[in-house]
Amino acid sequence: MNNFRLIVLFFFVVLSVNAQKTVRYDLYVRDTIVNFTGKPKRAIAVNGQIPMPTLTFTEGDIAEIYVHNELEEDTSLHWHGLFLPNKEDGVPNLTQMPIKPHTIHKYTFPIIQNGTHWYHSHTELQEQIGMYGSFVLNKRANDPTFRKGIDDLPTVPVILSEWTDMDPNNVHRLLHNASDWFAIQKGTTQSYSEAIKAGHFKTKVTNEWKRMNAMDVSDVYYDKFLINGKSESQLSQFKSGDKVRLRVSNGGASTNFWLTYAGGKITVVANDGSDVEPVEVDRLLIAASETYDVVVIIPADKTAYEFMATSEDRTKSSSLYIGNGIKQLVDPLPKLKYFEGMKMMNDMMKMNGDLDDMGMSMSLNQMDMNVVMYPEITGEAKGKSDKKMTGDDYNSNKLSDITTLNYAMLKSPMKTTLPKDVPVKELRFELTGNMNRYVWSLDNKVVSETDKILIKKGENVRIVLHNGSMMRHPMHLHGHDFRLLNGQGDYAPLKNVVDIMPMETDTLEFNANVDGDWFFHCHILYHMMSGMGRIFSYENQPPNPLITNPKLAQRKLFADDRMFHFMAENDFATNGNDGEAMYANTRWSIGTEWRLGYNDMHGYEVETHIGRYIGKMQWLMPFVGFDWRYRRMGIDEHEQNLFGQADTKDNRAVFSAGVNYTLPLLIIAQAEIFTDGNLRLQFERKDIPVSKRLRMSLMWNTDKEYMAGLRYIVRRNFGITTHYDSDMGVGFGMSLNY
Ligand SMILES: [Cu+2]
Repeated sequence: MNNFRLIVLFFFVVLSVNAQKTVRYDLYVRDTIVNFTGKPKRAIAVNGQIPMPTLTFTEGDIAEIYVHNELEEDTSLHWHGLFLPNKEDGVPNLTQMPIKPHTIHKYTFPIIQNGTHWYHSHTELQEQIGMYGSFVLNKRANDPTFRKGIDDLPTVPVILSEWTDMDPNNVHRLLHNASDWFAIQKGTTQSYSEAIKAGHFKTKVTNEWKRMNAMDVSDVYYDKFLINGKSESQLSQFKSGDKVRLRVSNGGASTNFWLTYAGGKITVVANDGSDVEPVEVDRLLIAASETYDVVVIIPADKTAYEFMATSEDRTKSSSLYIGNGIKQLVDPLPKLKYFEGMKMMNDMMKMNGDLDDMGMSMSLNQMDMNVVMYPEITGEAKGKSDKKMTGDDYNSNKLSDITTLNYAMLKSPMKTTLPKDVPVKELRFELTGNMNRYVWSLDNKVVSETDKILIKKGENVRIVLHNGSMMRHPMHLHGHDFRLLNGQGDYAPLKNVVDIMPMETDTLEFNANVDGDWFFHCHILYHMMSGMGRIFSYENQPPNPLITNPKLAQRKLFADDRMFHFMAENDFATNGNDGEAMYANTRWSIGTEWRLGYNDMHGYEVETHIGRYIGKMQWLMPFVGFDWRYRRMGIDEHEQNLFGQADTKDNRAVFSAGVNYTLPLLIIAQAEIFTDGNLRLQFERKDIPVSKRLRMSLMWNTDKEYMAGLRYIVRRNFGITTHYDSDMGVGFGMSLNY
C-alpha cells in the first residue's frame, strides 16, 4: 500500500467517526378501512398502521424522511416541537406547498435536540383519522445532561388519541351549526327537566338569561379513546421493582386526558421534550398536543397495573396494563357535576359576555374552576351554597390529598434565561370565542383577518395570553421552545404548548433565533381550522424556496377559516312543510326559511336573509333580505298588522333590511322593514331543551303570526314533531335535518 492510499484511508476513518449519521425513514400514506366500533370506516394509515410508526433518532443525527403520498388528496407532515429550518416544518401553504397525490416529498433536517415529540398531518382534518405518531429523540450517551436513573430506564412511547365513526368534516360542520347532538350522546344536554330534578332550575334560567347554552369541557363526542391505537393493551415484560419511562404524547385532535396509575405515584421527568426536575404526583392532565415523560414503578409481581387515560369530559377511558398477572385497576374518574359547573360559569359571566375572574388572577393551571365539578375533590353534588368563593376553593391540591400536577410545579434542571441586552418585543393576545356560533379567534380576529406578525431575528419576544373564552386552549408555537414564566425564576421550564384555562393569564418568552414563517395556534384541531392563530414572520428573511407563489399560498391558507358550512332542515307535517337552509362562516350568514302549505288557503312563504354578525359575542346581525309570499284570502279577509298597516300576505314580493339581536334567554329579536313600507318585529326562541331529547320552539310577530312547536330528536338527522302555526293550524310530522 502506498502512502497516498494510506492517507486516503486515514481520512476516511476520521470522517466516518465524526460524520453525522443519516437516519432514513420512508412513510407510505394510504387510505385504509378501520373497525373500532363494529362498523368499517375510512381512515389514513402510514406504513399500514395507526398510529403512524414511531420515528427514533439520536441527537446529532440527520433525519431524512420520505413521504410517499398514495392518497387521492393532499397531505403534509409537521414535526411537532422540533427545531428545524422553516421549509421542513410541514405546514401546507405556509412553509411548503401541499404534498400532491402520488408524489414523494423529502423532509431533511439535523436533529439538534433530544426529548419526546410527535408528528402529525397539518392538512385539513387528517390528524383526526390516523395521522399522528411518536417522534423520539434520544440523548447521546456522553450528553452532560444525561440523568442516571432516568435517561437509562427502559422507555415506551405512548401516544394518546381518539376515534369517532363520524366523518371529521361532518363533526366540524355540526360544531359550526350549534347542533347539540354530541351533548345528547354524552348525556350532557343540561335540559330544563334535568335541571329541575337536580334542584338547579334557577341555575339553568340564569345560564340562559346570560345567553349561554349548556356548558361542557370538550366539544366532540368520541366513540373510543386510544393508547397506541388500542383501547386496551399490555406491557407484560415488566416485573416487580422495575421502573418504566413512558414517553406520552397527546395526539388527540380535541381531547385533553387525565393520566392516572394503579401502581402508585407518577413521577414527571420531562414536558414538551425538555427535562424537568422530577416531581411526584397522583395525576396530571395532558392537554392536546403536549408531551410528558413520566416514570412509574411496578410494585409487585403477578400483577398488571393499570395506567389509564381518561378524556377530560370523563365519558370514556383507555388503559395500558403494566406488568404481568392479575389486573390492578385504578379508580375510574367519577362523572362531572355539570350543574355545579354551570352555576360557577354563571357567577363568572358578565352580561356583556366577558368573563370575570373576580380578582383571583389565575394562571398556570393552579386554580381550576372545574374542581366544582370533580366529585373526587369537592364531594357529591350538595345543591345550594351561596358562599363567596376564593382562590383556595378552586385549588385542588389544597382541597384534597390528591396531588394534581400544575405548571407552577415544573422546573428546568438548568437555567433557561434568554440572551440579555437584546431588544424585547411585547405582545398581548386575548383568546376569544363564542360557542353558539363556534367562532375561535385571537383578539376577535381569525388568521385570515390579520397580517403576519413581524419579529426581528435576535430579539426576545414576550407574549402575554389571557383567555377570555369559556374553553381551555392549548396554544402551540412552531419551531421554538418558549420559557413559561411560572415562578421558577431562571429555571422556568421550556415548553412549546401552553394550555390556558378560562380566565387565566400566562406569560411566555423566547429568543427569535430562526428565520421563517412560524404558526402559533390553538391545537384543538377544530379551533385551529376555525382560525384561532397567528403567523410570526421574521423581518427581511430570504424567501422560502418551496413557496414559489406566495399570494396563492396565502389565499389557500386563508381558505381554511373562510370556509362556509351548510345546514338544512325540513319539517314534513300534516299541515305543510316548513324548514330552513343556512350557509354560514365566521362572520356571514345566508339563510332561507320557508313555510309551504298544501293548498292556496294555507299559502306559501319564503324569506331569505344575508347578514353579517357583529361584535365578539356575535349577538347582533344586520341583514338584507327578500320576502315572497302568496296566499288566497277569502273576500274582505284583509288583515292589518299591529301598526295598522295593511297585510300583504296574499301576494307579495319585497326586499327588506333589518337586524337580528340575541336577547337574554337566547330569544332572537328581529326588526325588519320592507320596501312596501311595512314594518315587522318578531321574537323567536328555538330549541329550548325541555328534556334530554325534547326541544320547544316559540315565535310571535307584529303581523299577528305565532307558532309553537315541539321536536323529539330520535336520531342525529331525524325527529318527530308537532306544531301549531297561526296560518297553517295544527300539524304533526317528522323533521329531517342535514
Ligand atoms: Cu382552542
